[in-house]
Amino acid sequence: MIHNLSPLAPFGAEVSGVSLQALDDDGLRALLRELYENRFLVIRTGGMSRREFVTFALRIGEPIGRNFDKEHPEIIPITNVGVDTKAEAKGAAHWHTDQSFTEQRSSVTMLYSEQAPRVGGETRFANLADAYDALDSSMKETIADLVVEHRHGVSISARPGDHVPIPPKGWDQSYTVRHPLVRKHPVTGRKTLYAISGTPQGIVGMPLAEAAVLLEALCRHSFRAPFITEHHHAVHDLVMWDNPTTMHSATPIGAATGPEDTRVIRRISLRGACPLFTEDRSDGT
Ligand SMILES: O=C(O)CCC(=O)C(=O)O
Ligand SMILES: [Fe+2]
Repeated sequence: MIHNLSPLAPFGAEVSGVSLQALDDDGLRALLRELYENRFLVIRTGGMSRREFVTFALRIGEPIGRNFDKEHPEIIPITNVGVDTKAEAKGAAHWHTDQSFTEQRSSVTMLYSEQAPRVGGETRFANLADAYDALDSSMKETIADLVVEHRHGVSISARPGDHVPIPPKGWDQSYTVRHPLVRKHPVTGRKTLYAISGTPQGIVGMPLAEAAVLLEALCRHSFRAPFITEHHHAVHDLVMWDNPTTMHSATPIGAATGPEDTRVIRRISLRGACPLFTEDRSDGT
């Protein structure tokens, strides 16, 4: 049980007064239970070093990707300092689920704010488990066994104004993977829509135009106020989210001009099960 937890509306929770470094296994298990229940957590850490961040992350999963930072290759920097904001900083400004274009999807992603702009630079989260529950039973039946083809690039359910996703260096953009449209969460077993935008390029056995119409309808249903929470980052916040049951979208922000509008985030995205949870209720999906 995590004390000092306050729910956010309509979903998510804020946690304060918890030292991530001091959490024993029971404490971490309790924190992750809260993550799976609430879908995303904002932890007011009070500050932690990059080493402490990596140590915490490695208890939860396996970091995805390696960065040039030799000392902490697990950490990917996200910043609006000295970047071409037309392309790079806006690459995540569309609804997506991390790594849905790979077989080994991301389990948890974490963003730690080293510098936060006073205004803007929010991250929005959508609750795809609640969105699934709210579908009518005929739609649930229609989509029950559908399998979606995912590829990096602009998806067939992209929304007007979405930014073009930026592929990892050297990524083969023709590489295609398949994921069920409805998945069970690997730990809680809860059913959820999975990655309905961001990477879908088709539905197996369905004409392309029909697949686009269906996915767009699911997007219109899901990306609505009752299922969306927006987080404004503050310095030393650690935001962590459950990728299987959520989608997220960055708010575009211009290039930094000074301390007031500078955004510096350290990111670690993880895959694989946390060793503290051995149950797998995903049905292999
Ligand atoms: O910069 C953000 O707000 C979110 C970026 C993002 O999509 C991610 O870190 O996975
Ligand atoms: Fe992302």
